[in-house]
Amino acid sequence: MKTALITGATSGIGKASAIKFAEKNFNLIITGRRKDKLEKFEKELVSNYNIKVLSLNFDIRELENVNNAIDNLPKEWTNIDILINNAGLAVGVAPIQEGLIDDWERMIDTNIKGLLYITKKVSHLMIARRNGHIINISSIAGKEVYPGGNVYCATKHSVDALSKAMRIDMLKHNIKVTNIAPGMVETEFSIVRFKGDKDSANNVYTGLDPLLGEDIADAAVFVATRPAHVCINDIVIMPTAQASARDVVREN
Ligand code: NDP
Ligand code: 8X3
Repeated sequence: MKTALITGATSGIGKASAIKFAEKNFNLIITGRRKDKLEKFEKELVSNYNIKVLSLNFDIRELENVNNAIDNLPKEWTNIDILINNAGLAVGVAPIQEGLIDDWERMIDTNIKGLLYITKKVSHLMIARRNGHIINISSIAGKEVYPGGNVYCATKHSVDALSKAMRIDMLKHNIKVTNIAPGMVETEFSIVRFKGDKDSANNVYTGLDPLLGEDIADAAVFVATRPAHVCINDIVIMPTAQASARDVVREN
C-alpha cells in the first residue's frame, strides 16, 4: 500500500483529497491545526476504509514543529509516496495600500514558507527511496492577479514558480512534481478570507456552480495514479461558469 501525506486535511480540498485517496486504498498522514477535527476525521477514515491513518497536529508556519513532526515519524510511516502541499489560505481583500501586515504575514508564512518547510523534510525521505510525487495546490491566483488579491496572488505565484523549480531539482531523484491551479472552490476558503463574515463568503459563489473540494481531489488522485513514466506537470481547473480569475457568469 502507498502512503500519501496531505497537509490541511481538516476541511475543503485537503479533506476531500484524504477521502478520495482512502477510497484508492492509500494509507494517509493527515495534518492541520484543529486537533479536534483532525482526530475525529482520523477515526472516520479508519472506520470507513481499510487503511492506516496517522494524524499530525501542527501549525505549518512553525519550522520547529514541522521538523519535529517529520523527524519523529514512526519508521513504518517514513515511506511517503505522495506529498500534497494543500494547507493554505487567503486573508483579506484590501488594496495594497490598506493591507494589514498581519494578514500578509499569515499568507506568506503559510502558503510559501510552510510549504517549503515540509517539502524540504519530506523530499529527503523521497530522495532516499528514489521515489515520490509532490503535488502542490496553487491557484488561478498563481497564474493571474485581480483587485484585492495582491499578496495572496503573490504567494500563489510563488507556489507556481516553486512547482517548476522543484521539478528541475527533483528530476535526477526520480520525483514527480505536479502543480494544480483551481479556480473557485466552495470550501472554508472564503470564510477564512472574509474573517468569518459568512454573508460576504457566500456572495462569492452566488448565482454559479462553484467547484467542490472533491473536484480537485479527483484531479489529485488522477495525477497520482498515472504510470511511473508519466508526470502531469500542471493542471488548471475552473468551474464551467468561470473563464479567468475575473470572468465569471452568474445567473440572477
Ligand atoms: P479550507 O479553508 O477549507 O482549508 C484550508 C486547510 O489548510 C485547512 O485544513 C486548514 O487546517 C489548513 N491550514 C491553514 N493554515 C494552516 C496552518 N498554518 N498550519 C496547518 N494547516 C493550515 O480551504 P481550501 O480547501 O479551499 O484550501 C486548500 C488550498 O487550496 C489552499 O492552499 C488554497 O489557497 C487553495 N485554493 C483554494 C481555492 C478555493 O477557491 N477554495 C482555489 C484555489 C486554490 P486548520 O485550520 O485545521 O489548520
Ligand atoms: C482561490 C481562487 O480566485 O479566489 O485561490 O483567488 S481565487
